[in-house]
This record gives sequence, C-alpha cells and structure tokens, in this order.
Amino acid sequence: MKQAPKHPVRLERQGTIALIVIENPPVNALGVAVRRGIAAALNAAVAHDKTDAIVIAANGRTFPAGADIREFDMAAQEPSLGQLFDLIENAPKPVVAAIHGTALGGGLELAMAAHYRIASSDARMGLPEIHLGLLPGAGGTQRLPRLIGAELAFDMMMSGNQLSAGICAEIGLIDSVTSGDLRSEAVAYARTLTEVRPTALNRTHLMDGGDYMATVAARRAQVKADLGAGALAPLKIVDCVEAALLLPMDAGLQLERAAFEDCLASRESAGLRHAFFAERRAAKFPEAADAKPAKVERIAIVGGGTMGSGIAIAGLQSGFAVTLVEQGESGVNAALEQIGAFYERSIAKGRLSEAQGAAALTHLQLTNKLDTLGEADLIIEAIGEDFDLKASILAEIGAVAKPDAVIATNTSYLDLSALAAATGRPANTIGLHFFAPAQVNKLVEVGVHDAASAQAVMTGVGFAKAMGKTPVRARVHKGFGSGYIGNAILEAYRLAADIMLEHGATPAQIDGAMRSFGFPLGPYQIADMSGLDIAYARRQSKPRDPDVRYVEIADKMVEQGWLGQKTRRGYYIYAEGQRTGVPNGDVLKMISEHRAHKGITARKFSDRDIRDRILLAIVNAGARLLGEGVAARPSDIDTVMVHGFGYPRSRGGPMMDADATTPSIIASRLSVLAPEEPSLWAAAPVLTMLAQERQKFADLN
Ligand code: T1G
Repeated sequence: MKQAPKHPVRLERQGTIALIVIENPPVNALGVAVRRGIAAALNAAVAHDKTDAIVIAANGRTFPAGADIREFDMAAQEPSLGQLFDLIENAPKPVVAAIHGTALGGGLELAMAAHYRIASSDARMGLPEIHLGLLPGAGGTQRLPRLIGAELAFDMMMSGNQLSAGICAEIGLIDSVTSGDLRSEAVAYARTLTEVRPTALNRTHLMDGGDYMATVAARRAQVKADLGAGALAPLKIVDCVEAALLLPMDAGLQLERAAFEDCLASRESAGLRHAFFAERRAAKFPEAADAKPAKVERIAIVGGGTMGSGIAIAGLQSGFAVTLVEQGESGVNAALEQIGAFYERSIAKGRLSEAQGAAALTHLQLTNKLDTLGEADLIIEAIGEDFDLKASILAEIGAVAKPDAVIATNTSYLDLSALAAATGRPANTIGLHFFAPAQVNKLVEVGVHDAASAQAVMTGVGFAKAMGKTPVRARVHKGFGSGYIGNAILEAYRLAADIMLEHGATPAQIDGAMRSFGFPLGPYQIADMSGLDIAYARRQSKPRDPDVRYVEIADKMVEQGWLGQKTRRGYYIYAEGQRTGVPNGDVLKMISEHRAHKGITARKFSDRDIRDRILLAIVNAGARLLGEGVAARPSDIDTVMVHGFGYPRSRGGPMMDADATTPSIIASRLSVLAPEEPSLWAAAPVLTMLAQERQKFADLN
C-alpha cells in the first residue's frame, strides 16, 4: 500500500455545512496524516462562525476501513484515534458521518464518535479487530454497547462480521439509510440538525446496568469454554463491555486502552497481522509488471471428481459460466450429484436461498464432449494424478481450445513444464493447484514455468482473486519434496513424523502434539481423512531418492488394505459415519514388528521433541524452496501453510515463527538433528546465510 497522500483530508463548505472529505486510497485507513487532517478540518469548521453542522465523508471505494494496521509496529503519533474521536464527540456543532463501502474497525468507531450516522444502502459495517488479535481500541467497546446494547455489541465484536446498512439501522447503530446520493443526502440531513448528541450523554453517565451482568458472565464462560483461558482478545472484549456497563465512559475508555495495548503486544496479534499482510503480498506477482489478466467469463473444467466438482461449484458461486466435462454418462451423473448435493446442503443450512441455488445452476453445462471447450476463456484440467493420462487430455484440450484461451492443470506435483508442453501451447499453460474442498479452501497455488507467458500467469491470478481465493506464486519442485510449496513442505513434515513413529512415538501422540501446537488435525488424522492410497500412488509414481530415508510403515498399511476413513481403518479405527477414531491396535503392533525387523529400539519422545523436530523440518524445507526459487518469499510459504495445511494463523506461519526463534538458533538446533537425517535437517543454504548475517526471513519478503 502506497504512502498516504500529503493532504489526505479536505475541508469544503456547502453553505452553513462544513464537509470534511477523507481521500487516502485504497481504503482510507486512518493513518497519522489522515487523523491530523481531520482534526485540523474539524477545528477550522468549528471556528468558522457560519458553521451549523459538519459532515465527515470519504472519497474512493469506502469510508475508512480502520486504523492503519501498518502503524501498529511504529511509534505512536498524535493525535491518537481516541483523542481524535473525543474531539469529534465533544464538537459543539452536530457532526454527521456519511458512510459508504465498508466502515470497519476505527472507521466505524469514528462514525460512532460522530453524533449522527447516515449510510448508503449497500454500505457494510463491522468491528473485525478480533481477526487481528485486537479489540476496538478507539472507543468502540464503550460506545457500541451504549448504542445497541451489550448482547448485540458482543455479537459484533466477537464475530468481527460485517452487517448491512439495513440491519445497522434496525439495531440503532445508524440513524438512516439512503439509496440516493449519499453526500447530498448527508448535507441535507445535517441541515435539519440543531443538537449535538454525543453517544455518552455525559462522560460520567453510567449505562442502565439492567441484568447485563448475567450476559457478561455467560460470555466470559463461553469464551473460556470455546477458546480456553488463553484467548486474550475475546476475554479483553468481555472486560471492556463489563466496564461499559459498570464504569463511567472515561474510566471505561482507559480500561479499553490498556486492554488494547495488551492485545497489541501479544504474539497472537503479531501473527494475525502478519498473516493479513502476507496473504495480500502473496497476490503481488512479478508478472504484473508485464501483463494484465485477460477477461474470463466462461470456464471449463475437465474431470468432475471431488476436485473438479469443487472447482465448478467455486466458479458458479463466483458468477462464472461453467462447463464441466466428464467421461461417459455415469461420470456426468456423478459430477451432477456432487454439485447438486452441495446446493441442497447449502439451501438446507440457509446459506443460500432456493432462488440463488437455482440461478447458479443455470450457469452450469455438463457434458462428456471435449469439443465444447472451444468457447471457454480458461480451461482447467482436474483429472487424477497420472502423468500420461493428463498429458493426453491436455493435448486434446490444446487442440480444441480457442487461440487466446488459458489452459491450467490442477496437478499438485507432476512436471508442469512437461504437461504444458503437452498442450502444444506452453506459453498459455499454467498450474492452478486448488486445495480440497475447492469450493471452501481459499488457497490456490499458481504454478509458473519457464515457458509460461506473463499474461497467462496474470489471468490465473485474476481468476483466483475473482473466486475470492488467495493466489500464491509457485514453481514445481522436483526430487525430495516434489510439488509446489505446500506439498513439498508436507513431504518433509510427514518424513519427520514417520521417523519418530519408527523410533518410538505413536500416531496418536504425534497428532496430539501437533494439535496442541494449534493445528486442527495431526498428520495421521489427515492421512486417514485424505486416504492412504492417494499418497501411496504418488510414492509409487516417482523414483526413490537414495539420499532420503524411506519409512515403509504407510506402504505396509496400504498393502493391508488399511486406507483410512474410506475403509474405516487406518491409523485409527472409525465407527460407521464417524470422522474421529480410536487408535488402531493392529497398526501399533505392525510398527513394533517393523522396529524389531529393522533392529530399532523404541525411545521416548516428549510432545516438545515432536513439535520441534517437525517444525524444524518445515522451516528448513521452506528455506530450501526459497533457495531453489520454488517460493518467491517467506511470507508466501506462511500463507500456503496457514491456508492450505492448517498452520495456526495466530502464529503467522512457520517462517514468521522461525524469525521469532531467530534463524541462528534454528540453524544450531538443526545441526544437532542433521546427522540423523540430512535430507530433513541439514540446514538449507538460505538459512545458513541468514544465521551468519544475523538476518531474518522477514528481510526476504
Ligand atoms: N490498514 C492498512 N492497510 C490496509 C488496511 C488497514 N486497515 N485495510 C486494507 N489495507 C490495504 C491492504 O493491505 C491492501 O494493500 C489494500 O489496502 C487493499 O486491501 C483502533 C485497532 C477493507 C474489506 O481489519 O478487511 O481499526 O496489498 O486487498 O479485498 O479499533 O482490506 O494493495 O498493498 O484487502 O477489497 C480494522 C482490514 C483495523 C479491515 C477491503 N480494520 N481490511 O478488502 O482489498 S484495526 C480491518 C480489510 C482497527 C481500531 C483498530 C479489507 C477490506 P495492498 P484488500 P479488498
């Protein structure tokens, strides 16, 4: 995001109405220059003897979407948001906030400090600070309960959700909604106002406590039950709302300030803010300098299995015309069933209306004919991971696609350059690697290769963004850890875990250790969920690297037919219809026999050992991918691991975690483990360089 313009705030007059206009693209973030600009304009407006009322509005796509998050890591500069909002609230003239776009966080707090609020009918408002490990720290926790009551205030601050203007008017957060010209309506509204109306009628005034204390107690208990006592921001929000109920406004604001500072200083907030910028940075591709995305209206997907159908649903949900090609009638019917089931479920759960579901399906064309692909702007091949089959389908696609169409393969690890060549038009071919379930998971690895044109790559990026996805640039990595960023790191993760399995740990212990670190599931639960036969086929499809240890446990399980949830028997045993299982005793027995066969004496691993070994393997694999140009920057690796593999978002990602430990300590810890398995733990050159030069991965972003 570029530097704020020198004068991001203008004061205009329309007769006796002063108009304060903010212009700080792209989202009018309330950085120091904007705060100073508003304060100066307000003072000038108040000082002007012909001012009857003041309107605060913004140009561009939105009313301020919050404080400037980047300033949180800088020294505080005055006026703070709190000081500015006090100035607005205590203005001797009525102040109206004219809201459009997304008034979020500090932007909504600004509006709440104003005396009156008018919004355009498509405006949305929310306090998403909790998604950054923060709380509304500029009066929001004190003014919102006074405006809409404690219960609704809790809902807004705990969910961070955006509410429509209509709902905001219903709950009393805003005074009126207009579908006309907001600016002129706001000025007309201001002309009718004679009274100031500060949210806190008198700063020592206590809210009507009522039986709110039960609400507070219930919320506190719920947060602790759902998130544990360590959930800093949510518990601080409860404290602040309690203060709003019990204390005069000024005391409440002081408590809020202190609570905000505690959250801001937390590791969790640092991780969440890092993740916020990392996923936006990831979408910045160097190819953008040379080309713009081509227009994509009609997409085609070849292969209607789980991934293909998921991509089709994501396309329909994003307004694209979708052609889905499957083999034979049964294939077409199976795909239709999957897609139909998604819409039935969504309508049943109230996520979509019948009309929305029906409308989306009118844009779906299902066929078993490849020659229908001639109209598509983008064609995605999404069949099974069989190189020869993919290459022959891609050749057929290349033969029927229109000249400027972009072709993409959803392969997760096969040789992209070779597959691109198979289309006969490698320049127009890219990788688009979706993550299951494709209609839900936000991550898309955009695969680049030497022959791919900048326009084809940017068209892939533009398409991913239009689907509400987070695109990350990646090259296919060959050899140990083959695939794009995610799969390459997953292979290191799995090998680190398998080595401990072979030497004494159990699947349940390893899964437990990784869940306590913050992953939703451990590696063996994931293996059971995705099916052991998938990874087995992949291992069989490529030559073994003699320099990399090979643990045969998973192979032996597949040979036993223990494929995971699909056979209700894997590392765990599953009751009918259950997704959580109990440890599979036969696997534990098989592992002990495996150890005996290899002459391995089992040893104890603490949960900390397990976590350290796996995280060191992940970070080192990440460093290797940076060195080989598979990943463009460390924060891209963080984005992939957070969105694609459940790495706890509140930690920011493995590369941010490595910086928190420092590359030099990471390197020394690796040196202890390296002799055990160099392919995993011998420090990658990039890591050694950072350690020697006392630099951080963040310096490479
Ligand atoms: N501060 C700094 N930069 C911001 C920003 C912000 N608040 N919001 C967006 N940007 C940048 C973003 O990095 C990107 O930059 C560009 O703007 C476009 O964003 C005291 C503590 C508003 C819904 O949490 O949710 O107020 O990549 O790509 O998809 O209580 O941005 O182009 O260089 O996301 O159209 C609370 C965060 C802050 C809202 C628009 N506010 N922003 O989405 O565009 S904390 C938020 C968003 C606070 C007070 C507290 C979204 C959006 P670049 P984008 P978009």
